[in-house]
Amino acid sequence: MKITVLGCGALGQIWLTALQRQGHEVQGWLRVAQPYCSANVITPDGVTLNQTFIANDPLFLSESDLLLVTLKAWQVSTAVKNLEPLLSSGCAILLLHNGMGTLEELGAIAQPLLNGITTHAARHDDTVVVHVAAGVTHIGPANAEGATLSDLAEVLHHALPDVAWHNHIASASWNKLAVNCVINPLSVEHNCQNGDLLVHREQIALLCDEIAEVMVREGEHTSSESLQDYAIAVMQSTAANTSSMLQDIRAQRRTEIEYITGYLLRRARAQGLTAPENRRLYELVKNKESWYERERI
Ligand code: KPL
Repeated sequence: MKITVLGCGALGQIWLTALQRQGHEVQGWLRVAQPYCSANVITPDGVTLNQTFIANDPLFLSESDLLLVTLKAWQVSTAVKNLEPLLSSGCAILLLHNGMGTLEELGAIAQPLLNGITTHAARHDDTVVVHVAAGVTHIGPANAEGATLSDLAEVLHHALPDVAWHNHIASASWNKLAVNCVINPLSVEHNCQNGDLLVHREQIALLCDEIAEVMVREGEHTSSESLQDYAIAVMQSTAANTSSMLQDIRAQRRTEIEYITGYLLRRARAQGLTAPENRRLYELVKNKESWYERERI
């Protein structure tokens, strides 16, 4: 396949190297146009991959079968809307990011649109991307045109296992959102790695009570207990990880809070709920963000 990877951060570099290893033709696409981009990845089994890829070639883009979007949630809709006119009508667009709300921002898209969530864990160490732990990528259709593309899961699975197809990807997205609503802002509040959050059981329960109430009103089958079990399992399996939100706060970058807790609060409001503990954490993260934005001026 011919594949353009939009966004060459940690996840983008992991996909670029994995897809090329599998024999696909790949290019990177960067916000600031460059003819080349490089990937410097240490795989979970300790292999160092150092490769250069072509980048920002509009002809390659127009011939691509897949646009794999690995940007942060808040970058997605603007970037995809800018590239959409350059894509062929059959080019599938796959969004892989934390949080929800980008589909609403994008609105109707002519191309097949797919949404995905991933549990691959990676971090930047200087100029190197350390692919800390292999995970699972769940993908599924986000519009009618995307519904026939289940074979894509098989193709991607060969490059970077595991990849699973879901006809109803929204349920997987909501469950991942719930985990991110618990772990990400809590890790900022306590300034700690994911595993250190296991002691805050009362806070976890309070957050999950509110999240489950919103999810049930949104038509999802869930309970506070099952969300707590899921969040605790992820804290255990990613115990040594620093959450992406805490990494962003420490590096004074914009976080994905608007697409994680912010999305939950928007749905809560639409359902007549207030979710006060989630709101408190949302404001805590927003305050930290605005503090360093003010410092920059
Ligand atoms: O997705 C994550 C993130 O850090 O954004 C979790 C699941 C919390 C793992 O760190």
